[in-house]
Amino acid sequence: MATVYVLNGPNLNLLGSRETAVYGATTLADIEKLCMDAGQRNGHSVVFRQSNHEGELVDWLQEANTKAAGVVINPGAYTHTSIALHDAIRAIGVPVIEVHLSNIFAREEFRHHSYVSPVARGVLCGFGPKGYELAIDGLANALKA
Ligand code: CA2
Repeated sequence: MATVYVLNGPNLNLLGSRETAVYGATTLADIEKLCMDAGQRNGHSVVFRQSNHEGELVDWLQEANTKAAGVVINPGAYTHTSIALHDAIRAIGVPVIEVHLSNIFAREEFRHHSYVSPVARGVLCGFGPKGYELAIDGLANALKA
C-alpha cells in the first residue's frame, strides 16, 4: 500500500458555500471523502490537505517526495502564478497529477496558462469533483506501470 497526497490550494476551503454556479455545491469535505474512497479502491492511503499559503504547498510537495508515492494537486489560483510550485514539482521525484474542477480553458484568458502543467505527469480539468477520483485512478495506474 502506498500513500497518495491530495493537495488543495487557496480558497478551495470555500467550496459549496459560494460561487456554486462555477464550482458546484460539493464541499471540500465531500471531495475528501471521494478521494479516501478512490484511494481505498486502489489500495492506497490518502493524505488530504488544503492551504491558502503558497509556501505551505511547497513544503507539502517536498514532504511528499519522501512520504508519498505520488501527488494529486489542485493548485487553485497559484496554477496561473506560481513559479515556486513549478520548481517544487520539478524538483521532486514522485509523479504529480494536476486537477481542476472547472475547465480552465473555457474561462477567462488569465486561467488558460498553467505553470504546473509542464511539470505534471497528467492534467485533468472540467470534470468537477469526479476529476479528483479520475486523477487518483490515473496516478494509481501510473504507479503500477
Ligand atoms: O477549477 C479549479 O479547480 C480551479 O483550480 C479553482 C480556482 C481557480 O483560481 C482556478 O483557476 C481553477 C479557484 C478556487 C476557488 O474556489 C472558490 C470556491 C468557492 C468560493 C470562492 C472560490
